[in-house]
Amino acid sequence: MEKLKNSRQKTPLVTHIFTADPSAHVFDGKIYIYPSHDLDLDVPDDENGEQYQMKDYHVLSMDDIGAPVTDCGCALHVDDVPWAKGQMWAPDAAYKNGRYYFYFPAKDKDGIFRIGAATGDNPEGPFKAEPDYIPGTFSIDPAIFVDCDGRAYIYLGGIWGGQLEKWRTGVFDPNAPHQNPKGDSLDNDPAIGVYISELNDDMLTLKEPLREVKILGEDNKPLTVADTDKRFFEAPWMHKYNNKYYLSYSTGETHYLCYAESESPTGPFKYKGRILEPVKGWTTHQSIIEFKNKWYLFYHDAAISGISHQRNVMFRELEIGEDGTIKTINPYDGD
Ligand code: FUB
Repeated sequence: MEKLKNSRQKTPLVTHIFTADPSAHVFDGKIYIYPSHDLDLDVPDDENGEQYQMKDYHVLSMDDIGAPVTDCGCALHVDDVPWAKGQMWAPDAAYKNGRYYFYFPAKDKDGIFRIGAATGDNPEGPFKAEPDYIPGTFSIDPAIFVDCDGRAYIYLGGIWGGQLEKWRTGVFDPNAPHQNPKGDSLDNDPAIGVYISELNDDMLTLKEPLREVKILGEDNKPLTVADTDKRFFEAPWMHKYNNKYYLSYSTGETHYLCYAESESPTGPFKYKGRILEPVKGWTTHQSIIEFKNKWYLFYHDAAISGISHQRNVMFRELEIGEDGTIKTINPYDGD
């Protein structure tokens, strides 16, 4: 077990490995971070994300904000996932009924992204993968939210390399084009939204088929394909604040983290604003947690490596207004 000192919020949590897509949770009074584990590979960037060839997951933990960070070691490796071929992208974790559940996207043997689940006795793993992916799942970036009433929901999806466009008709269409504005009338079509399902009590199966939920603009109409500064691209995350449900996400190629709000965990979600201005690097991907009555944003950038698939995870405290508005953060303020 490796102990690393982290005393400043804007410094990466760890630098001995590249980490990205941090899903943070508070379990047993400690902070656990479930990131992707980026590799030092020389793969050219492309719009399908072939440069993200991750093979395993390491869980990080901190006793407190600013406390030393522990790398708890390998929690799951692709070689131990019977159905998966590779590209172990952004994971998440949940706790229910005395068990820890770990969720991850990976390409199956046919090159189609699916969502896998694994279970363990401890928050840091190791996790044992289920023999097959969660039936009915596709695309990437699972985020699990367990509400106060014990009901659990999965949020997922990512366009372009995350393959969400390929499921528009309900079956996988390998030739479906990326959702991109083209300067024509189709740019006013509704943009693809996040996909949601409640989970069964076993936390390993969907209670209902995944359902697309659009994100609405101020006019209560779905954000459009052309709304690239606001529309959903990938990285859904759910948190609850003052009884409202906050869906945060990345806008992808415009590089913002945004959020939308609802009275219900399953929407409808109305666009509210921007959480984070662009970071150095192509992607960022967030989670938001409450710890000791303060709220924190975990995210990543590629400032150290300058390489989009070699990222580092960090966090910042969030400022939230009395009306629940999240103040936009400039990631390099004060640098
Ligand atoms: O880390 C691989 C992919 O990059 C994630 O799944 C996306 O959210 C983006 O961060």
